[in-house]
Amino acid sequence: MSGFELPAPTHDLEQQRSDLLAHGYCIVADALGEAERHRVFDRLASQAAAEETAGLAIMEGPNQTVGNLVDKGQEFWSLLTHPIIDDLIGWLIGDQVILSSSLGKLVSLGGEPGFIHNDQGYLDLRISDPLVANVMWMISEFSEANGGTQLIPGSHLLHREHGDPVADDAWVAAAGPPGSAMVFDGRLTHRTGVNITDDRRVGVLTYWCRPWIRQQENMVASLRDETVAAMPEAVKRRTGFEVFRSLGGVDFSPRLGDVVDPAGPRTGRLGD
Ligand SMILES: O=C(O)CCC(=O)C(=O)O
Repeated sequence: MSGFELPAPTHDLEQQRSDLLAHGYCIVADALGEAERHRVFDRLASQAAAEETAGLAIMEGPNQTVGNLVDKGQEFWSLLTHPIIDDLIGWLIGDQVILSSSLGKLVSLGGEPGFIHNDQGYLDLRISDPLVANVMWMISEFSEANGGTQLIPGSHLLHREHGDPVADDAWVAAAGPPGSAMVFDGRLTHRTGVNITDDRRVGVLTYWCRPWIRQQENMVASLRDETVAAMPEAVKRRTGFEVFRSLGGVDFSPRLGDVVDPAGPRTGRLGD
């Protein structure tokens, strides 16, 4: 444990930033208004139930993950252009961040603790900077009792690897009222907590990376044509359709700042 006072929900951007640097996470108070939170909750709950009925649910015991949310409802898109993304995620890991993946995380009574990991633990080079960062939107309340994300404060500075052992008393549960958002550094060790209540813990992760890193969700393949066609330009930029320096162009004609159009013309095979 880091020895400082641990982060609590706050509206103060400077406090959020200093919590993020010192502890590897911060909690933004009232990040979502009630109308937006209810919109996200209703869409996610409906999608989760329908995936279960269709036999498509991704389950670990009673806990359900709903993947690829960007393709499953415009209700989730406002999370991609929320001020937090520039103020905290971009501030921490650099401009032009792109979405790596978006997941619903529904934690119910009787599950096991999640896999111990940090979000940039897949790197095969030892890089000490944060390259990715995450937002856990608390769509329901988060508490220690209902399986709030467990984390090790300060672990973003410890160069931990996947699977490194953790003492039971090192864990702290992220807690906050509905509508809070926990922003965390990609080097922070964390896992899903255990819910010992009868109420489901409902969270949405929007996971971000620098624009030259491969995304967790293969957006080009995962987003259906009608989804991309309906996306406003700002959402397309955030989802990885914007050219970054020499990367991400089409037909080898990248132009800085362009937003590529998957439905646009291609040169294709010409001549004999
Ligand atoms: O459900 C949570 O609290 C955390 C989930 C998580 O860390 C993940 O899916 O990578």
